[in-house]
Amino acid sequence: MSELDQVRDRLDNVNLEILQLINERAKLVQQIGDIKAKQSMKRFDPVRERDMLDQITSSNDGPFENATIEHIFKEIFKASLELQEDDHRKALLVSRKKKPENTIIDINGATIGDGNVHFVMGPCAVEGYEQVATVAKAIKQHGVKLLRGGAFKPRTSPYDFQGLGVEGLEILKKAAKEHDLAVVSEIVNPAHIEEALDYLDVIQIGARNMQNFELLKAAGDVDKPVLLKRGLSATISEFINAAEYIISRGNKNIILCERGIRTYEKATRNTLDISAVPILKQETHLPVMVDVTHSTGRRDLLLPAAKAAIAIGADGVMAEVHPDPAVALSDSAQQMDIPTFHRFMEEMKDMTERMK
Ligand SMILES: [Mn+2]
Repeated sequence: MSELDQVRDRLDNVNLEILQLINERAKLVQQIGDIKAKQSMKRFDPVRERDMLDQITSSNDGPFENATIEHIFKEIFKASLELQEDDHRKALLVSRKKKPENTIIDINGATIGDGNVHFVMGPCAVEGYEQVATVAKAIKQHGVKLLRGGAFKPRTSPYDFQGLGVEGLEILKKAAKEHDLAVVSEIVNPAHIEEALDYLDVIQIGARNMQNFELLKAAGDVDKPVLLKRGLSATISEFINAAEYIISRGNKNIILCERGIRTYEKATRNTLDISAVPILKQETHLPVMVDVTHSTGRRDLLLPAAKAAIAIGADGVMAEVHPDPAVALSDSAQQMDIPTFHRFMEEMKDMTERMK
């Protein structure tokens, strides 16, 4: 054997020894994690990490510099910590690892998550009874079972129309009852949830409140389905954790709704993150819907975006419909008028028929 081969042979052995040792180390870290979990101690201990690094570098005889050694060991520490985080994710109640089968939510006979396409339609904001009743009648004609409408509107500017409040909920309930529809409406204040239960079939938590943890907890405490929208700058992981807040309090009936995220692109109001749909379907057992109105902000994109949502596996589509969008108090650029809505539904029906 040549000298080079001999040295390479020793190097191969050292590699295997390092491999064995870092895995042995990982097992010890897991053991420590288990002990800490029993004593409800935090897993990450920066003081302990600093002590370990100091001990290691003080024994360092080179040829590696201390900085290099610190860098290598920090990577090993981080990997061990991430190993424990993977265990943690396995335990999320919304995860498919925890519950492999789809969650199906029955709302007024619409079984969301059952593999069929469902629609949530209605005006952006409740402006009056006539307006809501006109939309309710139109959506009923297409077999849509869920009527949306904003009574409490969290607007970007405090000077924009803030909604009719409880009066808006009363109007929604009346119009929904007349057409046998279920009501989906946003609640922005944890203190309003109890009162809203009399009017709503689904509590909507809007994008701007996705990380309003007190609101999430309050929605988790009641027995009413929740439609949770993704925050405008929320990662998928943050979105999933927001849903976990709700389920951790006992409420298992959660619908996730992708509604576009903020990017540098200006051609649309937000950027519809269409790949979020299959990711959420893989990672969680919850139904996933797509709000085509707020993600695109463009009437001409509602239909193609809705088709894309269904093609990629969404359980439903949410869109805004207004009898006269030009005079709407909010989102006038992207709501559909009634004839446009009829065409939209015809096209969607064609698509879902062809998919069968
Ligand atoms: Mn709107």
